[in-house]
Amino acid sequence: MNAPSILRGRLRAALLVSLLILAGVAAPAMPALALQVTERQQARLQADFRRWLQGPFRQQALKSGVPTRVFDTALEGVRANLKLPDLVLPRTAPIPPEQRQAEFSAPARYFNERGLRLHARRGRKLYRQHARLLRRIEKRFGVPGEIVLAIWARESNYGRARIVHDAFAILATQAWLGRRKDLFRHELLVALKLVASGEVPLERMKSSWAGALGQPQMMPSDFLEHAVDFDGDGRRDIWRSVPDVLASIANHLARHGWRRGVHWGVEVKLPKAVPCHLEGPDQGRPLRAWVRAGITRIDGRPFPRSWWKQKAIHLLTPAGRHGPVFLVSRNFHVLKDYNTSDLYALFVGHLGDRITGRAKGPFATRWQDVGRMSRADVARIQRVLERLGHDVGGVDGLLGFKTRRSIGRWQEAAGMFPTCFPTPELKRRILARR
Ligand SMILES: [Ca+2]
Repeated sequence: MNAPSILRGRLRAALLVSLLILAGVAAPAMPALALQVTERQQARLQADFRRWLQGPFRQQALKSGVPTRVFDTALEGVRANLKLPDLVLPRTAPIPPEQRQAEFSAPARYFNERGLRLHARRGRKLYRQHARLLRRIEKRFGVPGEIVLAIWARESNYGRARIVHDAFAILATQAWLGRRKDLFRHELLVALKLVASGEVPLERMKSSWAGALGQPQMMPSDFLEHAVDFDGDGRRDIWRSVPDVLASIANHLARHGWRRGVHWGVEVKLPKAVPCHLEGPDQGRPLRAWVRAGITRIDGRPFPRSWWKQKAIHLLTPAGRHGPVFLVSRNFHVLKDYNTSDLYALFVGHLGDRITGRAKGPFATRWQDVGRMSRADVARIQRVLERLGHDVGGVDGLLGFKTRRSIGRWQEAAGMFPTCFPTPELKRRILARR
């Protein structure tokens, strides 16, 4: 089997596994993939890896101030983890999005009700158990307890997930073969410096398969900038100290601009006259403008009082008109700084509401079945829209808000009622226009 097809198979499997992860309650586990390179290829890759690590990278690290002893102890015997998703073998090109046959994740799968209910039940218990701590955290950082708990749930199943990978092996593999080498070289250097500073003992440098550390799943540079010692023992311990874990999450959000007392978002009814392509953080307008356009809360209650003073409130349509629609505040976008996905941020906000009892159950509007589509299909749609002058946010095979609203604008220009989400039927119509 030649190298590109090996990778294609692995990527496909990786993406499928990541869909399954989305549906469950457990923290993301590494995609379990059988490596499909021969033993000889593997031995050669490991030798290349050692040469890079002990040669140019070691030089760079020592020059940037990592002590020799720390470098050699941390990376002694480290082997490249060739089972990681998204690696690019040397001398091969990355797989273009058009060739990724994996299905993209329909939003409904992210909101598995059974998983949500479990998380909410446990979250309510922890909310009571840590009530004093959460109040202190909100007082200091402005972030409400339920939001902090919901991120904790999402990242490590409230600290229950076993985080077992050698962070150095993960970071070094990504720094050598990953698609974002510069980012991971930087993270690897930071990780070495954390150990060198004495703040994090070497044996604690365990990570997820994505290289994120501890119960809040922070990249080393996030840890460096945002982790907090909140139990006052002089160490920022996001592995074992619940106060440190929760305060670090809150501090991350606060530093990214979380506004105290402003609710993240609410489900709304979107009148026919308001086009879904008004979605996006760059198309915000004051709440009164949305209200004037006829948008109401789905449950008929008034909008959060704090919202009337906000400069901009944004429309969010994760499944276009094929699912629940939301108005969100700036704090929704701060959640996206923790993990840059609309569905992630929505999950956190919603779980927070389930923990406080603000939401009694799932969204009022059902996620409709929008059929199956692969990332390759989405990428092809994006290319057509780009050629027609739309900004889809880059051809990546993912349905971000720029792609969704470009579809809506295209529909409107073609004389159709905009729905802002591709069904198989809509896909055929768009691709027929190329
Ligand atoms: Ca501490």
